[in-house]
Amino acid sequence: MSWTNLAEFSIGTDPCDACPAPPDNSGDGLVLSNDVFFITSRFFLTSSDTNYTPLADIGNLTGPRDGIILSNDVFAATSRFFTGCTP
Ligand SMILES: [Ca+2]
Ligand SMILES: [Ca+2]
Repeated sequence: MSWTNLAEFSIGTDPCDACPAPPDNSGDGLVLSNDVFFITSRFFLTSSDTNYTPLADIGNLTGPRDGIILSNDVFAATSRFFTGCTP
């Protein structure tokens, strides 16, 4: 899978990287439960929290990040479960 370049600019990843980190934050090429946990473990964190990361705030990819980790951010990962990419 891959994000659109617009989405990658919003997330902050490299549009030239065929396998961007979110939602595959573990970097193994597949979206699995540990990648979802990466987001759920940050639930309700806001951009003012030190453990907040835009890599988990991926629910709204057509506009600016909303700055809080909520269910739509988790869904952005779970909806891509078992998807991968070819580097
Ligand atoms: Ca992964
Ligand atoms: Ca969010």
